[in-house]
Amino acid sequence: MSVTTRTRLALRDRAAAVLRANDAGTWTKASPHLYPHQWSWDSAFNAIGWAHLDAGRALTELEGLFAAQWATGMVPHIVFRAGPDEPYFPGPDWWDCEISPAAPAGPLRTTGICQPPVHALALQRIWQLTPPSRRPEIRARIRVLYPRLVGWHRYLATQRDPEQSGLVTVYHPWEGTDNSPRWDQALARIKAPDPGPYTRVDNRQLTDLSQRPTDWDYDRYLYLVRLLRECRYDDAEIHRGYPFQIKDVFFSAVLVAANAALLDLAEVAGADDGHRRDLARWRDRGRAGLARRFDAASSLCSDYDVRTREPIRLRTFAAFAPLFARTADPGQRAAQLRRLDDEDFCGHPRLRWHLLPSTSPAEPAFEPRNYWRGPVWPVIDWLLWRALGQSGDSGRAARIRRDSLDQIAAAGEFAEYFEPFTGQPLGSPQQSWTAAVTLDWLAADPAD
Ligand code: 2M8
Repeated sequence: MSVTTRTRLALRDRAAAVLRANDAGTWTKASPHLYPHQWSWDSAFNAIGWAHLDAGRALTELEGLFAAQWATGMVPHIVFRAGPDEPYFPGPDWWDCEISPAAPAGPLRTTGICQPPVHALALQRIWQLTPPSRRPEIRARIRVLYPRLVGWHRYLATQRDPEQSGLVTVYHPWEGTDNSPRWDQALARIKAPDPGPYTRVDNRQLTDLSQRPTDWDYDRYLYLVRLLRECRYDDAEIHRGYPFQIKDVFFSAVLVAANAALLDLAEVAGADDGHRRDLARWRDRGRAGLARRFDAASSLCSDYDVRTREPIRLRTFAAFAPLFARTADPGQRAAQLRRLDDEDFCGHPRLRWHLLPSTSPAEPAFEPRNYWRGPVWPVIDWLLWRALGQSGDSGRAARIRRDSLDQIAAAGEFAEYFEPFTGQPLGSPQQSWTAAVTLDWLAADPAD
């Protein structure tokens, strides 16, 4: 056995141990201390990890999350499940989602916003990895869950896109990439951001505050929650006057990929014609919406601020949304791939590994240790790896997988994110979703 193979087997055991350590039975803590509840897109990635250990447990993860689905179809960004001895702020009382008639009935308590819909990708992966002996049971459970996922996508394609632009409107930085510079201008515009008194607990878990959002950010995050509460989390009301509404091209690209994944599962799930038609329409509309946000001069895709009607032109990972969505336009695809390889992104000479950083080192807002403002996030690179592999770009996909595994192995930790120039592990040290995508990468080519 080569050393490489031995190292990789050990990495697999350690990744599985992280998932098991964070396993609360029917759901997985996003991380042991910093994030002790069930997060939505974390859960989807975690289900992909579980699929390598136990297909039934993987499906349980998604079933538990969808038990908290709102009547609107929205899957909430957090289901609060940890006990009072595991503090997290803001908790369910701050959100007070019970003021919405669409929130799930007690005792389940959730937040009132959502995160990128990775769940269909997880469902597809679970099915691919289900051993023949378990297929009847898993298929039956997929058939029950599938319409709930269609309902979730319907919510995003309608309530979050009343303009039918193909692009999802996000309401809050917590809908995925918290302190990304993509939100800076919209947050700076918000007046009188007094959320009332509060005490952060994230900075008790992680003492190096330079890796986390600032108090300025938190004031605005919490103030926005207050405004959402005042709208009773009603989408129509939010669209009327709420100040933070952004067409998020990354979120929209994940929805395109998720619609394609559900279509791929249609036979397995016994999907009816109506569902198939809707999914295909949302997928195509999403790709067309992203194509319209593509700027030929920069070869990048930009978010769009609905309130100011202005594009948000920044060099971040989100600018590659057409690649994440597997664009059907060969010209845009070729231009994006050239850009991906250039010095602003994966070809930057100081990068430890050729992995897409959350924000380009060439961007003035870049901070190499600060959360979504520069570090490399394995889950983002997993999404890019998957999209490139499915588009037939096996060379680039293989490089992302190899560099990602090397990054994690060298760090010796399943870190939440990594410093792009040194590879230093940052954030939470036992982040479930990092362990989960590691399991998937390792299985992609076990002989390597
Ligand atoms: C981060 O966000 C939470 C709030 O949702 C936080 O900072 O407390 C983000 O990275 C988010 O995308 C992720 O789902 C969550 C849990 O890993 O942590």
